[in-house]
Amino acid sequence: MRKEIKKVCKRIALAAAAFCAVITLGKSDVKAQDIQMGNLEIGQTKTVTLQSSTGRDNFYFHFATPKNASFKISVALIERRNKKTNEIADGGYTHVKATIDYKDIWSKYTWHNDGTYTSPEFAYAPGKDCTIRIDDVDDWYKYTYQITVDKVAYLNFEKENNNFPTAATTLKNKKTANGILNDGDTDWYVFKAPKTGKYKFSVVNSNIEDGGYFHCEGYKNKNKVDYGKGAYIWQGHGWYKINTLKLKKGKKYYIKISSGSREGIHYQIKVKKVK
Ligand SMILES: [Ca+2]
Ligand SMILES: [Ca+2]
Repeated sequence: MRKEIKKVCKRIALAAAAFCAVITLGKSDVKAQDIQMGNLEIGQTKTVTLQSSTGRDNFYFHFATPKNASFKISVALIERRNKKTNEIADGGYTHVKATIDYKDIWSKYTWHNDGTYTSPEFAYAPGKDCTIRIDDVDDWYKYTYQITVDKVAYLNFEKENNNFPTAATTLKNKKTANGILNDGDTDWYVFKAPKTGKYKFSVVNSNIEDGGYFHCEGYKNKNKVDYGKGAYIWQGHGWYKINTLKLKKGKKYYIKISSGSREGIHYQIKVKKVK
C-alpha cells in the first residue's frame, strides 16, 4: 500500500515538473522588451500605467540633470490592477533604478500603496542623461506610477564635475558655498586671495538627517596636502575651523571634501578675511 502511495506521489511530482517546464519554456520564448517611455520634465509629475507582456520587460524614462542645482527622484506606485478583471490588486511591488554614466545611483523596491519613495539628492554636471528604469512588472497586472524629478537650488552651489583640483569650484570671501557629497564623489574648492591678509576657512555638515560625516582637508596647492589641516566633519557638530592662514594677494588655497559616510551629504564652506 505504502509503495503504491509513493508511486502515485512520484507520478504527480513528475507531472508537475513537466508542467512547470512547459510554462518556463513558454515564457522564455517571448523576448523581454526594452520599452522607451520618453523624457521627464523636471518639476512635473508624470503619471503612467505600465503593462508587461513577458513579466521581464524594462521601462525606461530619461531626464537631463539640471544646472546649478541638485535633483532628487520620487516614485509612488499608486495603483495595481488585474489586467483581465480590472480589479484593484492589493500588495505587490516593482523595482526602480536610476543610472548616470553607467553608475547606478539609486535602486529601490517600490511597494503598492506604500506612499512616495524619494531618493537622496544628487549633484552632477548639468545636461547629463539620467535613466530611470522600472522592472519586475508582473504580466498579470497593470501598474500605475507617479514619477517626479525635482531640482533643489542653492546659493553659490558647487560646480560638478569638480572631482579634481584642476576643476575646483571657486570660493569667494564671505560667500558661503553649498555642496552635496555623493557616493564615490570628491569635491574640490579653490580660493584666490583678493588681498594680502589672514583668511579663515570653515566647514559644516549641514544635513538635517541624524548621523554621518565626511572628510575635509586643506591643500597648499593642487598636489600638496596641508598636514594637520584636516578633519572628519560630523552631522550635528556645527562649524569646524579647518585653517586660518596668511595669504598673499593672488595666492591660492585648496579645500578637498571626500569620503562621505553615506549618500547625498549636504555641507557648506566659508572663507572669511579676519585681518
Ligand atoms: Ca559634489
Ligand atoms: Ca564632485
